[in-house]
Amino acid sequence: MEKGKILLAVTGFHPQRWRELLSAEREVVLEPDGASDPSITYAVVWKQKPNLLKSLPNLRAIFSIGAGVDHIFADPGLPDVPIVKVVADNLTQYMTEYVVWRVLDHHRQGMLYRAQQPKKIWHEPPQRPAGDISVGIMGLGNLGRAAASVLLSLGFAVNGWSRSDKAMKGVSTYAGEAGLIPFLNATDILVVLLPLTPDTHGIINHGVLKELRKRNGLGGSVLINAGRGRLQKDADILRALDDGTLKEASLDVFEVEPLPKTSPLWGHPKVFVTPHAAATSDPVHLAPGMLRQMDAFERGEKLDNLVDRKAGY
Ligand code: NDP
Ligand code: OXD
Repeated sequence: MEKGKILLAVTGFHPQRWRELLSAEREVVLEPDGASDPSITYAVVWKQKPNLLKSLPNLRAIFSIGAGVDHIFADPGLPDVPIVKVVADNLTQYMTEYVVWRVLDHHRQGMLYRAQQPKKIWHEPPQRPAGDISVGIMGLGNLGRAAASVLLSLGFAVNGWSRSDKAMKGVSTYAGEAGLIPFLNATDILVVLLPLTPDTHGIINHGVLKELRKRNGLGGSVLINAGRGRLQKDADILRALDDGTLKEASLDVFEVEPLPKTSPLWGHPKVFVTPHAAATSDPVHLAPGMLRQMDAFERGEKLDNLVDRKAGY
């Protein structure tokens, strides 16, 4: 079979490096060119323009540039072809680093020391063993499980919440709606690594944050969200920080991105902001895997890391 052509349709960053790497093996057309081109069989996308993909009469598969695929489902005219998401060691490693970095910073009172330093305050708060802190990972998927295993190795107690029952050695697991409150009640630091779907939209709200365990060595509960911004209600997080429901938060994702300059989250003393940078999709590491999958697909093999269209992730 002839090697299918790729449409590269990305919004929000430069496609140049992706184009160079993908075109080493296949012809690549950069959007806005290519609409309706019958020789295009694959689309490699990040936030593609609505209804663009349905104009391609011979599209056979869509490859997401990210692990999350909510940006693809936002298209009202999404054609019914397989969607492949990113599952890659390099991305998983980045996310694990981010989660461990933020958990350790909250655990070791980074915010307090950063506030003390400009005032030249020499004060050591009590130190607690990691084992006294339970980190609850919401979304025990590829990224959540990898972060969980490193947190376990550091001695933290780890809980995990997922849609279906999941077993992981050393992790207390909870599933579904029935498992949510028990999971939150047993969690000091909540790490959100969920996909954005109709079921998870707005799940991080004041009511949920109120269920987190507060009587712990940290002096309050902590939120870390590296999943998606629209999982959370920014206003509820601010309220929770201000009324003591939350002690601190590390946020990589926001309801609106880039985070508007007017957002009070930027200047909040208990919030650590990163610009959706927890785990970057590096084309050098990801493009070869996409090309391999296209070759395998054309040999009649199955695609890996397929999105479950009904579940939305
Ligand atoms: P996976 O699909 O491997 O895992 C998703 C996890 O979430 C699974 O455990 C799944 O449950 C669980 N889940 C989904 N829906 C629900 C629900 N309604 N209730 C409870 N649990 C649910 O995804 P990844 O781990 O690869 O990625 C997770 C997300 O991280 C991505 O979707 C993306 O949004 C975000 N991300 C953010 C990045 C950043 O830079 N900030 C970078 C990369 C990803 P089950 O196991 O039962 O299926
Ligand atoms: C992703 C992301 O989903 O970068 O991979 O957010």
